[in-house]
Amino acid sequence: MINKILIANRGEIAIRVIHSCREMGIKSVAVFSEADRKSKHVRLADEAYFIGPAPSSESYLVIDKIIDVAKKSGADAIHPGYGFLSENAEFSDRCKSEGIVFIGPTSEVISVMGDKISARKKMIAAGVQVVPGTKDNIKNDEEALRIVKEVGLPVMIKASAGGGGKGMRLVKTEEEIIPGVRAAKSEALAGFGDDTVYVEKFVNNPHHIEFQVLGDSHGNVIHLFERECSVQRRHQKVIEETPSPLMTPELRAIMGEQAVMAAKAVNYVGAGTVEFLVDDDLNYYFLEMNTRLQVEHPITEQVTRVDLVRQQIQVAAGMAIEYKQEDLFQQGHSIEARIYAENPCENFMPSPGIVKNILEPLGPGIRHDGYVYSGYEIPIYYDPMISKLIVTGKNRVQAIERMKRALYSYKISGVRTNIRFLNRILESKDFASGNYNTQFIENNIDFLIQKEAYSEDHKELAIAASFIHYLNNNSNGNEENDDKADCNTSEWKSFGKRKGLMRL
Ligand code: MV4
Repeated sequence: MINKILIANRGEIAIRVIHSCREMGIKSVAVFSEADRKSKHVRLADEAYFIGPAPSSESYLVIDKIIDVAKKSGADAIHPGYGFLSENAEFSDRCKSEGIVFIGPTSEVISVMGDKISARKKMIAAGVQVVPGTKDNIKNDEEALRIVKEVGLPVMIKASAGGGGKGMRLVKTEEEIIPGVRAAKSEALAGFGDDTVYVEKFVNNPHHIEFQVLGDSHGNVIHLFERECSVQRRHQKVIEETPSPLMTPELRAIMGEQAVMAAKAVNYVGAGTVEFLVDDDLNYYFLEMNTRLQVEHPITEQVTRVDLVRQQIQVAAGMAIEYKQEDLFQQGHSIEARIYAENPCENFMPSPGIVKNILEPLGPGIRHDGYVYSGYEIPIYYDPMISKLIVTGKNRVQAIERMKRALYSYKISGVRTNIRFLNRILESKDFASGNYNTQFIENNIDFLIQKEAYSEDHKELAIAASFIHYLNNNSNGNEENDDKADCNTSEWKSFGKRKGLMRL
């Protein structure tokens, strides 16, 4: 039995876990760094413990501190969220040896999947289709030349200790092979302390499609369908949706089966994600497996109606998964947009600072997983993600309409955000048609950051913002920095100021 869970995380995901704990009658324990004294997760948990300075290397990443709090508070389990210690094999192992349930896979599974070469080997042995390429480390220049010629150009050189796009190199010509492998190796050594690299055939303009899986300790594994995650910028996901517009029922069935095979091959217990690359001809290839709950899990929850955090907790406690594969189906369409504190018009420069006002969207089909409130200062130490806006409709068209409506009524002042950039994505021809791949943002960047889109369309919003500031009576006679949310200053705002609308 699990009666009390320590959440070794912060921000929106800590809150997400607290919600399921409360619904299940489980006590929650928060931890917080110096920078998070005023964070919402601290208030929402049943108990909260200080764990040190703002840098995560001195707080959220310190295993001893987390374990200490678990013991002090009498927590019988730890939920790691995503990031931080969520895919740390040593942490999973330490929990086990301390008699604390780690809500996630064993250290063995984390290690096998964390090492990309060993993951490839496991998957090949299990009959999962991986990207054509090598199984082993490339040791020297001669080997590099021989192997790359075997696989055939173009190829990707990847760090075995990498993942998520780190330590990756595209090699197109013979001349690039040796310098490419050498550069990949030194990058991998510098980044991960391990210069092991392997070679994969380059997949042109791929889709990034991932399958959610769940395993329990009774040998059951199910999948909860796919998420289309091709809208990315520098390997950062921006918008995710499910079902994938690319998917056919046949492909879904076979990729789902492959995802289940992948999880079964390692006796997976918990929630996991199997990532695939899919090309235009619908060839699919296993890429990597993430052994954690992912940021974009809510869209799966919306269309399957399964509470993934509840399932994680239940299977960690030794219970069977509540669902049989044949009971599951995707109902409707769900889209997640990640709201970041950044300025798309200034090369996406991070924009931390105090959130003056936040007006969150409400209404049919809206879910908003966030943690920021008016007056909150977004710390510079952590991820600049403010929240996740998740909308669900009966079909893709309705989901897109709702997302546009939700973005329109979502107002944050004090920090710059990517809200209008997100709206621009939804307005683009390629996104609207569902005909896009991982090159989408790069291919459409001029359209996406076009200046005019950042002012003229939003006059009404500017008026609303002025009105909210007036209602909140928080003006101090200085120029409102709210204008900075725009790339161009709205004429309506300057009108408002001239006429004194904001300073009545
Ligand atoms: C690839 C690829 C093409 N061919 N591997 C980038 C992140 C990492 N998880 C794997 N990545 C890629 N691996 C082969 N053999 C193209 C990418 C890739 C990509 C993948 C998913 C989402 C966005 C991407 C953007 C650029 C490149």
